[in-house]
Amino acid sequence: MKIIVLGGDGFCGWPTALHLSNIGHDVLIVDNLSRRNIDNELEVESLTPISPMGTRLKAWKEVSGKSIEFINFDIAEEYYRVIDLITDEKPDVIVHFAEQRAAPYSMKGEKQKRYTVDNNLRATHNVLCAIVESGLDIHFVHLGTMGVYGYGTAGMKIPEGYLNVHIPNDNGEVVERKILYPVNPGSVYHLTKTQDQLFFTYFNKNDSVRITDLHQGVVWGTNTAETAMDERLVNRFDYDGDYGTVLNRFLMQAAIGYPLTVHGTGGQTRAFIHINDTVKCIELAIENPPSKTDDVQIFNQMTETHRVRDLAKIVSDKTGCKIDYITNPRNEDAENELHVENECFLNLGLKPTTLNSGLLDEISEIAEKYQSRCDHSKILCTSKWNK
Ligand code: NAD
Ligand code: USQ
Repeated sequence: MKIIVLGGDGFCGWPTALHLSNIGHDVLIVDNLSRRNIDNELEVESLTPISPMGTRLKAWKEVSGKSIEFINFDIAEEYYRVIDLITDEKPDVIVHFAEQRAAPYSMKGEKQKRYTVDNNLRATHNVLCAIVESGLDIHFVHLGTMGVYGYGTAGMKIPEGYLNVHIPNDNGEVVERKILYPVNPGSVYHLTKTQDQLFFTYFNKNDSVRITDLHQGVVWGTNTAETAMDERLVNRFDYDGDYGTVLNRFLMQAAIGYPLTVHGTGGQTRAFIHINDTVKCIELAIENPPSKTDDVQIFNQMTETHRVRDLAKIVSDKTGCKIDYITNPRNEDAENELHVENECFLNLGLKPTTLNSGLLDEISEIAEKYQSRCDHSKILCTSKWNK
């Protein structure tokens, strides 16, 4: 298949592009390198030394014999390049990773809030609009988030996107409806993902665009089979207070002996998935597209749930690193339960990489190996949800 990967220089997009290329697809990456520019703005770098795109693609050609094309432009700003690209390339699938994805960054201030909304909503809408204008039957696969459901205690297993509701009407009859699970975003970033869902519902209803929305949990790990093939292919590893996600941060902190930064009581429960499984899920989603008459297909892309303080304890028990309970910079529930349906991917054949099997390798192969590149002054999260 011809596949365009939007955001293919990023943490999830790069290993996905390599994997799709490796299994025989014809892959083209679009990325405006905004994530690398945000690193410059924040004066921080990936813990792993990521190569420039030209070096990455040359290395991939050398080790695999396969070519990936790369085009640098902004899909939120340059609509006519999006439509020209789609019309020229006629892709079977577009995988969309190209959004500003850090909740703390989106809450740093008015500039970052407005950038996140402008970038994410315009990017998603531009691609949908261009697919319709092209007249082509393209499967659009979007990386969404578990955070659209919110992180209160639901009191039920969170379904895959939709809720069947039964409401008594004035005539004493019970009306049945299938509705999107009520959204409850916890940051401006998560808010943009809830808005994306409405774009999908509308373009699917009005234009029969075939869409898969993947509600992904927090991703951990670094390398996949393909990125591990050559040092120049190494994936990025964010550890800083804005872009570092909780488990990778704890692994890096353990490697350098920095007390694990648990926010509040650490009673927050979140969903997790290893980067290897992210890549596999995209492959499965591409192989199992919805039909023209289907609603937006929503899969929960996660394999385990954990409380933050339990994660800290697991890492601490394995490494001896101390745990620090610090004032939570975020406005979020101190404690929540989280139970999630994830049968769709399991039924399609996903074999989850569990925390137990991968944690120590991640510490020794990545966090310890590159620890000298860590700038300790960038570890604490300084972005606060409220002034
Ligand atoms: P990332 O920031 O590493 O990658 C995103 C890429 O998109 C970057 O390379 C960036 O330069 C590019 N980009 C952003 N805006 C663009 C634009 N307007 N035009 C062209 N390119 C643009 O993020 P990631 O961790 O790879 O996340 C990818 C997607 O997966 C995001 O949509 C995110 O919401 C979702 N997701 C990520 C995680 C996670 O833990 N990393 C979890 C759940 C969902
Ligand atoms: N946390 C800590 N200590 C830290 C960092 C985080 O206790 O040092 C806590 C946070 O307060 C939060 C939880 O860990 O309660 C998760 O934070 P995170 O930064 O790992 O994840 P989050 O901000 O939710 O965002 C990440 C990705 C985002 C994706 C989301 C999936 O950056 O793109 O959408 O995970 S989910 O969380 O399921 O919505």
